[in-house]
Amino acid sequence: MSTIIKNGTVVTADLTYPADVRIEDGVITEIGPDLSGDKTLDATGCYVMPGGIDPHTHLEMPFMGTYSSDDFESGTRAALSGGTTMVVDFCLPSPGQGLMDALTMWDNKTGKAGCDYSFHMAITWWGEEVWRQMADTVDRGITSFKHFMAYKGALMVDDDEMFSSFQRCAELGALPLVHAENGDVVAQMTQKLLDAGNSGPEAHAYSRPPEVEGEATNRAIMIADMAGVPLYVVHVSCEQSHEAIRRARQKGMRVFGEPLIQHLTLDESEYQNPDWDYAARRVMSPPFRNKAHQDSLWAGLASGSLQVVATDHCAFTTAQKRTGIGNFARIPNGTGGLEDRMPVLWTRGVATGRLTPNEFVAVTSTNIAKILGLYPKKGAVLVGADADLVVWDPARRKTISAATQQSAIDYNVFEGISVEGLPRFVLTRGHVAVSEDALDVRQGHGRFVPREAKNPVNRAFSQWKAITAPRQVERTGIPASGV
Ligand code: DUC
Ligand code: ZN
Ligand code: ZN
Ligand code: ZN
Repeated sequence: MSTIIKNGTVVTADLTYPADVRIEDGVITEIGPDLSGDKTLDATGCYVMPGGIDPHTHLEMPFMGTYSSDDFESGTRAALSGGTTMVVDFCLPSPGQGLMDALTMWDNKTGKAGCDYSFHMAITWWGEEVWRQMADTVDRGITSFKHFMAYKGALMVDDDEMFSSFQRCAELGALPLVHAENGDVVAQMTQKLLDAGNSGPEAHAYSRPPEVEGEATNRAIMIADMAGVPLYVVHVSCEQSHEAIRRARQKGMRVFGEPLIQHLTLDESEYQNPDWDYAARRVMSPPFRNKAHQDSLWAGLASGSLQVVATDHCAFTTAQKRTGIGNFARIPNGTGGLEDRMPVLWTRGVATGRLTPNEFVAVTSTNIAKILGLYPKKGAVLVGADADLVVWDPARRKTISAATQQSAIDYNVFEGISVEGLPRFVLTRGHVAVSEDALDVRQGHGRFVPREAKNPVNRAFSQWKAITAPRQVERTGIPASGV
């Protein structure tokens, strides 16, 4: 049984060419002219691209006294309907909990997944057990570790813990990730705002200005280089953080930056809306910024200093948000976006000429597949790659609305935005899950995708220095780990 995607234009991160694509047993088996098979999907007028990969989701996650409302069923359905065919979710051990125990809990949520998935493991505390279980985590195919520099008293790790964990990542050939905000400064500013009577959602943004993100990004970059490991900075929202990443990359450090579709398109004026619900629904960390920061993020995507567009999809209902009435620090942090990332990025990026279609593929799929060691199984239109594909119709239009979305929450932060560019078909390992407005998402179809450590990308600048200038490395007292 073979399926042919016919009469489309294949668009990858570096090539654009007319070709048909043959799919058998969930895999691409032939790319070329005039193919025929048992079943045909008409891609006339469309681009045939690798399905999107969203490397930053929080599905059914316990957080701030509640659980995020999209689970692996509604979350992956939302993802597929918007052209995303793989998600990477965060496994979050509670402080003191073993990493393997937490992983069992997360594994138990994924039986409902409609598309493939992987995990990042969060390091939320430090001890010998964590050090040991980081190796077990890597053996299970989870090769990236997330560190929260904010959420003091809950998820936050201090510099001592972060440096220890980064060195362990270097030994294991794993990639550390950071949520870069200075949690001590945020905690103090939050208290000052509350003491002064600023309890509304707009104060959330005042409590975490761009400087707290810039400081933490710089600190994490320096600590990563001292540990001899590359770094991936999640949800880069501002010029201060982007500038730190640019500077590090210019020096040869492997530092990657991930802006979110929300920060690219929604700005801080959203928090000034007099409707408490409206503003609180947009409370996330980092908060939305002004237009100058947005321009910086777009420039980073075009120039390559920022590589990936994600969502940080962490959806809470209005009722959940209302637990923060009277105290903005209790508003569950998070917004949705899984379903809207690709159409909104196409509309605001490609349709406006800011990004080429090839750059769109790079930042929504191929770059992160390479960074995480998923390429070319994922993120590619190549013979042998998984048939995770989106047939993208640049002429399809809709107006985003909570009334028609797949996400389980009761609003959408992109409400009212008209998108031009939507999937005609979405395939997950060959299964046609989306056919225009018709969905055939199968719970349990999604599989865990294990990854290999020692990804060559995970070689840091300081490790390279250790080979070429050992005396310099000796002077800083850093062992040449992992080389
Ligand atoms: N930021 C959010 O807004 N939600 C989940 C976690 C995070 O860092
Ligand atoms: Zn975060
Ligand atoms: Zn997150
Ligand atoms: Zn099917």
